[in-house]
Amino acid sequence: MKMQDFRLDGKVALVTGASYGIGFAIASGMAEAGATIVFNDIKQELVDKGIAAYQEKGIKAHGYVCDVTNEEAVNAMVAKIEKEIGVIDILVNNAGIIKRIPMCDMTAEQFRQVIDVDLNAPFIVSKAVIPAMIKKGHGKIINICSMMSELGRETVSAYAAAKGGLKMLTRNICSEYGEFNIQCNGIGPGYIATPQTAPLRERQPDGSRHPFDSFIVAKTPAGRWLEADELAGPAVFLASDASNAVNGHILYVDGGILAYIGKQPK
Ligand code: NAP
Ligand code: GCO
Repeated sequence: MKMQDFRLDGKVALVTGASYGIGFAIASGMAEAGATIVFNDIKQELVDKGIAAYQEKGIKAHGYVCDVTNEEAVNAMVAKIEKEIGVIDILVNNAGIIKRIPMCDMTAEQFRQVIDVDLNAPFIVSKAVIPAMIKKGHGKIINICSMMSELGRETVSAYAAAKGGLKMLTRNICSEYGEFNIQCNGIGPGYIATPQTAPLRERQPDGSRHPFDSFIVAKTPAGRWLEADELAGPAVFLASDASNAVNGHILYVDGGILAYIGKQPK
């Protein structure tokens, strides 16, 4: 093992939904480790904003407009990337949505929308990149899972079902394509301060913390929300040759939430 194995020089990394938030932080870390960054988002406006944000960090990222739930559009994007940039060595299935609605109030259509983005799309994008990875003789797929790959809570039935499914899709890709030197692992972030969780951190009218905000701080041994940048190191590791023997694993980056029973009452 050499420290050089942690580098990503010469590798092409596609991070989905990475114009801001966790995807942006992971892609920025991968760029610093030497990878060429490709990302997508649904709207041109967000792709443009993303490219400008990467530029500000000195990163020349390549952005594409693509809805990851649309198989035809994904196949076209991957073909374009392979032609314009090169074969994708690293895929991060990051794009995701959440709907916080009590299960009995949720329509089947709303449930399907979450499953479509958070579970069907990683299937669609992985399927699009695996053939070229097999030809090239290696590949890394990282699925962004969740605490909800392990735990449930009120209002997030669709999200938990999708992220639990994504954990098993990760293990299945590992099982099915490990023999082609493809490693598929997941990262399970804890509670990260991004726009997705902003409603859970909003200050109350009297200036006090949102009750969910206090709840998460109490549930996390680290005693705080985590920053998106804290996911970059684990992602670089899982994208690099340093993790070639790690396959089908979910790396929880949660400040200790899953290890913790909670603070004992005083
Ligand atoms: P975010 O701030 O909401 O960003 C998600 C990104 O995905 C956005 O750029 C969004 O674009 C994009 N996206 C959504 N649907 C898409 C589609 N159909 N096609 C292409 N792009 C799409 O979320 P985040 O907090 O950074 O989360 C990133 C990932 O981490 C998600 O999978 C999320 O479930 C997971 N995660 C988040 C946390 C957390 O605490 N924040 C914890 C664990 C796991 P638009 O802006 O256009 O919608
Ligand atoms: C919620 C949150 C979570 C986080 C994350 C936890 O409403 O509970 O949005 O689901 O985003 O996925 O790991």
